[in-house]
Amino acid sequence: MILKLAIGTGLLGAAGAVCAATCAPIAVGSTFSNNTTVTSATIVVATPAVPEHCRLVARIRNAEDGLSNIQVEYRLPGAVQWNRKLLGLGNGGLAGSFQSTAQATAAVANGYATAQTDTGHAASANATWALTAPGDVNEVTLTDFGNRSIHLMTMVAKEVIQTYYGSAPRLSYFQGCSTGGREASREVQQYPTDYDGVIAGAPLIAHTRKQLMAAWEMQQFYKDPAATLRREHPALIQDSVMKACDALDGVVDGVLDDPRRCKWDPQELLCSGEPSASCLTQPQIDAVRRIYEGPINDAGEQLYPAHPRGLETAWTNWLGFGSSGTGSNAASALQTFRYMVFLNPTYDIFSFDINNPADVAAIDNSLMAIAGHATNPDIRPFIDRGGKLIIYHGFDDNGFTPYVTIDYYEQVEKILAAHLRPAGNPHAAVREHARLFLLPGVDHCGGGTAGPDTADWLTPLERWVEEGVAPERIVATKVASGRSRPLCAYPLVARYTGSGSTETADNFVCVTGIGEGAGHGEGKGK
Ligand SMILES: [Ca+2]
Repeated sequence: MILKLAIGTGLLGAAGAVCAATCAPIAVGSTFSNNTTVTSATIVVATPAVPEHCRLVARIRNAEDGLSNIQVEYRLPGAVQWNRKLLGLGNGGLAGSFQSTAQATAAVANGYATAQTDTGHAASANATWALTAPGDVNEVTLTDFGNRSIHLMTMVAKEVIQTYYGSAPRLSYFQGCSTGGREASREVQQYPTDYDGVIAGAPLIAHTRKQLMAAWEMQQFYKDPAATLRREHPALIQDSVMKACDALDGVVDGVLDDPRRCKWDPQELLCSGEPSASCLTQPQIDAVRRIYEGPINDAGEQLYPAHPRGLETAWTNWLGFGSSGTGSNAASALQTFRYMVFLNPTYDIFSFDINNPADVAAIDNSLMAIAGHATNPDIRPFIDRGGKLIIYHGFDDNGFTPYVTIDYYEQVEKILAAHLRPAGNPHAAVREHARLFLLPGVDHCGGGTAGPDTADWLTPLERWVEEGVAPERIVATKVASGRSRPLCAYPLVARYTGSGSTETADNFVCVTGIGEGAGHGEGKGK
């Protein structure tokens, strides 16, 4: 330890002499609010990429019932390196572990103190932790997963930082995608003072309704074996979509800049002879059509928005039709239905019926919906204190349709328009506080065939919060091809200028898209 003092950064924190290379004054057994106890306090040795820093693990029991078992991890760079900011990091899927370690260490290298959590349960492959016994939901773990763990992680993070550095974080940010996007959104809506800036990627804001969609789409393709696609069909469909719609945005590049403009109908693929890999039977066509329309019950109610066209090859992962069986959507719907909604470990998702009001009510009244959904568009408390929100979503996310996010953003827009400047441009009002960026051709939190999917979201958010410069365009790249494109603040879209390479963001400008002044029904089906 003496050696560490000698070669360390030699800082003097506001609280007195504190060594950058130790976790002092925090140690195993240190306690914080909400029944929090530090269980591990270690020095992480420096690597070429990440400086030496303190890593704390703590268990939060919570101050309400004291029954939680939330594991949190805090990484604290030396006080000289610390940029006086906290970065909270979100989870994916069903959480259950520290899933953002790569992002955390990268952030430490840039001076942030970081926080992440398992959200209060171990193991992410299934949701058995959400059930104490058949018929008996686990209120503690579901409340923690739904919203409480991220909030407590954040509260305690600020106390830990105060203790370690002798001063509170100057600014706090949160970033997450998928479940992490839901966590980000719930923070904004329920705990508006936790963060100054929030990045909500592909937010799973209506977890149980999304699983309604997943179960329903399974039924379209698998209830009648005649409707099940062959392994080759997703690529055949995507090729046909591209032939019909790729050029609508002015550039033939394998990407639809706005899939809502594409009305391609699969009927043109009808087999004229025997069923084969290069055509579709009528039951298959009918199923594909329904996927583009979304789950609509017999009363005509749209229970969830549709899938976008243009990245049907992603169905292989989400929906199956190959070596992946029925796909990842069936697996995630099964976990949610069994352990969070119907509380029955033998529930079969094929028995779910969108025309049975009791089934839909079970989805909407589940504790996961109540504790975990992040669909409240009234974010006035967050924006009134200066909070900035960036939402992003792959425009061809075929696991978690982006149309949900567009609908939500437009609801926020209406509330903020009335709140801030009733007589002004409604789009301008929301854009001062919350911006949505859609990534053409991109799947869930990244991936896809050709759409640039890699972007730095945090730097533009910080410029917005700290310098008042709102992000107009954020450049994304596709690492494999080197293609770059600007992502434009919704409802603007990137349009080729007509000269220079279409592979370079410089040759695109943000122009008015179909969302500007359009009705709010565009995202829903055909
Ligand atoms: Ca195109």
